[in-house]
Order: sequence, then structure tokens, then C-alpha cells
Amino acid sequence: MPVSTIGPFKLEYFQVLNEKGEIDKKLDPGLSNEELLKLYRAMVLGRETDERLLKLQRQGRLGTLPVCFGQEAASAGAVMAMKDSDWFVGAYRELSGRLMRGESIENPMLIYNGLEEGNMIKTSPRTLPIAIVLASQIPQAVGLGYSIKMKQEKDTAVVTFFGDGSTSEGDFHEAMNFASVWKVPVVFLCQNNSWAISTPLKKQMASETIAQKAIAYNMPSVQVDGNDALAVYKATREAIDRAYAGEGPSFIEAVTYRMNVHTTADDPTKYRKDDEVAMWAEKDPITRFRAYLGKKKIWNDEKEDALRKEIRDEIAAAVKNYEEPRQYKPDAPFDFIYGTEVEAIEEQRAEFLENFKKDVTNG
Ligand SMILES: Cc1ncc(C[n+]2csc(CCOP(=O)(O)OP(=O)(O)O)c2C)c(N)n1
Ligand SMILES: [Mg+2]
Repeated sequence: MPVSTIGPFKLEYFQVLNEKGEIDKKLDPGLSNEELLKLYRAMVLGRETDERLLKLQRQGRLGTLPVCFGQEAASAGAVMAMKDSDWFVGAYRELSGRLMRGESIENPMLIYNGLEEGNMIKTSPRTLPIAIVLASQIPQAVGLGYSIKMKQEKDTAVVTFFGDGSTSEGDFHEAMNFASVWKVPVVFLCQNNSWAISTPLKKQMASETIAQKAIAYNMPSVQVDGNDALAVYKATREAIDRAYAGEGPSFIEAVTYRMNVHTTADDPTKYRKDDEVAMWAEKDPITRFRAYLGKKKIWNDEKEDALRKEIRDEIAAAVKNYEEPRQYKPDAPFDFIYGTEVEAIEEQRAEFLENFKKDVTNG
């Protein structure tokens, strides 16, 4: 019997900006100087906010929280390619991208102190709250994509973010399957940061890349340097354009690294080597972007100092506002489930408040 080849399956990798901040001219996505500076600011804002949040937690002024050190390019690069009318469906490792979407710096402070008000993103209604339950956001993104398709909403896409470990979840595969069958306008963006808490990638999966998982679903897929904001931007731009053109979903694997703790409850020195962290420090997304702006002669130390000061002042004002005495509603979660009042939710609210009153009375 003759044997025929079904493949070959092709998978590409690219980097636009290398570790020294040198650009590959053939791949340059051609952002304007203004856009480049916007992207840089978003990454610095994310990094500075993370530093502040971490300190607040260590001082006992915030609860447990994840930080995003080193992963700024992966979310900011993607958001640079999005319009406000696109949907941002994230996990918890996209601080730069969220702030760039217009989420306030106070939102993470509220959430990480257990206050549900932080999940209400008033300034960016198409940005969904953080998803802590791994991969739960991915089918939701596909549902949004399906509704865009049903409503025949033009030039609207969904970008959903998740980690390497999350691709082991059933939700991920179910969402990928439906997305490709329904040809929905969804961009799947996996931030492969090498670790799922203390589980290294090699123990998580036998696949050589995560991008290749999309081949099984017949989805265009690419692996990019996730510490290169221009590579992430370019891949997302192309994927969103495909979505707008009605060509269905795409997959991006952004290869990055978690430079700090998984959350403030974690101590990575127990399970990973300093050499590995030092090697990734050389690939820092912010350092290389700054070097690139310097080479383009649109950035210098003076501008850097001014930007850092402006951002630190902005964060300090947010912290001050967040720590002002305020009344928080214990039943706030019931306010934010649907946009409108729903009878069943109101019944649950009444029951909750009654029990709450009893608990308070009983001490
Ligand atoms: C369904 C589910 N199982 C387990 C957890 C506990 N948990 C939180 S983060 C995490 C690791 C996630 O790794 P990855 O998807 O690579 O994302 P990263 O934290 O590296 O950004 C685990 C197991 C959870 N939040 N949800
Ligand atoms: Mg991970």
C-alpha cells in the first residue's frame, strides 16, 4: 500500500528587536515614534507598579498578589495592536497591558485586598477582570468571539491571555476546538514563562513548543520572542487583521520568563537556579526597548528620569487614594455579575446579606 505524507506542518519563530536593542529592518512593523514611546511607557508603568505593589504587600498593606516582572512586553505589545472596541480577556500576568487598556492602578490594589470593586473596570468596559481559575477565561473569550460573529460586528476581535501551564487544562483544548470550528475572531496568546509555579515546562508537557498545539486545531500559529514588544505587536497585529477579515482564530506563543515570584506566597529560590534567572535578566524587555529608543535618538537619560518621576508620582497618588478610609460594600460581588439586575442574583444577595448580618451580630 502506498504511504503518503499528510504534513508537513510549518511553524515559524521570529524576533524583531534583539537583546541589544538592534532591530531587524525586514521585520520592523513600522510603529511611529509616538507609538513606540507609548509602548515603552506602558512597560515602565507596569514594572514600576509591580515594584510598588510588591513593597506594599511586604509591608502588610496588600494581600497576596502575583507580579509580572519581565513579562511586560508580552501584554503591552499585544495591547498596542488592539482597539478599545476589541475585547481583552486576561489572566493575572498582564499588568502592563491592563494599565495600557486604561484600567486604573487602584484596580489591582483593590482586588489583591479582596475587594470586589477592583474587578469593575469602569474605564475600559471591554477589559474583563482577572481570571484566577486557570484557563477559565479561554472559553469565555471564544463565547465573546461567537457573539461578535452572530452580531456581525465589524472589525472587532478578542485577545485572550494565558500561561504555559494553562494549556494543560481541558478548558484550553475545548476553547481551541470550538474557536477553529466556528472560525471566531479570537487571538490566543500564550505567555510561556517557563514555569507554572514550581513546575518547569519540561514536566508540564512533552510538546517541544506550545505553538504547535494550535496545528492540531488547524489554526495559524507562530512562536515569537515574548520579551520583544515589537515581535509581540507584529504577531498580534497580523492575527487581529486575520480576525477582522473573517479568517478566524490565530495562536501566538510569546516566549518570556517570570523574573520574580509566582505570587507573594512563593519562594522561587527553592526550585530554580540563580544562573537561569541571570540568563533571562540579559533578555529584559524594557532594557532592550530603551536601548532601541536611544539608538533612534528619541530617548535619553533626562527623558528617562522625567518619565520615572511622572510614573512614580502617578502611582503614589493611586496608593494614597486607595488607602483613604472608604466604605466597601460586602455585597459588591452581586453588583458586578451582570450589567443589569437579575432576579436570581438579587435573591442570592438578600440571603447573603441576611447571613452576613447574623455573622456580624454573633461576632
Ligand atoms: C484550575 C486551577 N488549578 C490550579 C490553580 C492554582 N494555580 C494558580 S497559578 C498556577 C500555575 C499557572 O501556570 P501558568 O498557566 O504557566 O501561568 P503563570 O502563573 O506562569 O503565569 C496554578 C497551578 C488555579 N488557579 N486554577
Ligand atoms: Mg507559566
